[in-house]
Amino acid sequence: MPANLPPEYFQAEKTYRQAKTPEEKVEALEAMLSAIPKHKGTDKLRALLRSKVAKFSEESQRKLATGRRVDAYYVKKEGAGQVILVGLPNAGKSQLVAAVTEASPNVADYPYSTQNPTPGMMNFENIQIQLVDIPPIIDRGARPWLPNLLRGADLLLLMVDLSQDTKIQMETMFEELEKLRIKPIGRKESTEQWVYHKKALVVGNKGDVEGSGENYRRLESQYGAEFPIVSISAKEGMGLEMLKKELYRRLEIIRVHTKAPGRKADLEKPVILKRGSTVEDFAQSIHKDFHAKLKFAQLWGSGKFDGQRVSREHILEDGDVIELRI
Ligand SMILES: Nc1nc2c(ncn2[C@@H]2O[C@H](COP(=O)(O)OP(=O)(O)OP(=O)(O)O)[C@@H](O)[C@H]2O)c(=O)[nH]1
Ligand SMILES: [Mg+2]
Repeated sequence: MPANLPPEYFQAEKTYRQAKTPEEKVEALEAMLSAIPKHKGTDKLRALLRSKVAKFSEESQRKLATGRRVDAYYVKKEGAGQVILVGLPNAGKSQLVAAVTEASPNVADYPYSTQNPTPGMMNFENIQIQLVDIPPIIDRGARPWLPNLLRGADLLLLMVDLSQDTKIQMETMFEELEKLRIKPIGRKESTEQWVYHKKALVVGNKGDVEGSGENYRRLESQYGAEFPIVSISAKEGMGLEMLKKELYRRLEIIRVHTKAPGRKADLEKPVILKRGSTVEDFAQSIHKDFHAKLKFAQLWGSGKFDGQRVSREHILEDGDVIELRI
């Protein structure tokens, strides 16, 4: 135990020991972390606490996911991936969710119009991707549920308003995310605070407004090396197809189709897997029996020829058709 820890640390540690739920534990651990002075002598302790934060956050995520705890703000994942829209007030987050999903969140010309998370499903080719509209990322103090929601996301859509200074918006988002120990993957700047690494896509909205082109170019030159950036107008419907493609790409998933022996492939309801998944992962996702009994598989798509026999370790690609043989 390093010396010279301030009284706040011990106070928080006491709270930690008394905490019952994983959420309370995370909160106390974060208070401990921010009370520790940063120097070499405290490196180990900080690393230990960060790993505990990660552990208890996961635990609370799992609890929510299995539905043992009812939380009005928990957004159940649906479809091929969950994308959460992060941005400052009035960026157009609600407008985008209204434009590309069946949901109708409140769109308004005054800031802080969104109070609660609103999910909607976006169609992309033969799959659906979940978009979640949330309140502005600043002022998150009033929203204790936001950290958990963001930490569980598959992808963060960082939205900036192209009619305003984009750098201020980007830096503010990074600061707020950093407070939650979330690092958007691609971000070069590094601090010790990161615990959660999240895929991210930057979206410049209001591309229809005069002067937005200039702001978009500036955004590209400042952040283009770190993130993919897409320009859209949620209001006018510009760039939305490109955005959908980019969201799909960034989710890093593949669609694999099942085929029963002697039948045609089911091209309508693909199985969604992480990029890099194998035949074995595919079998497992379908049924645990398949996985255990699998003798071999035949592949149409990324094989050398159609119907090629492939091993359990074969890595699948988007659009592959697989017939499992037991
Ligand atoms: N010109 C233009 N206006 C837009 C566009 N997208 C949104 N707006 C306008 O910007 C304002 C804010 O839109 P919202 O979708 O409510 O913004 P928000 O990011 O959800 O705002 P908060 O909920 O406060 O965080 C509204 O007046 C929209 O009509 C766009 O692409 N072009
Ligand atoms: Mg809104």
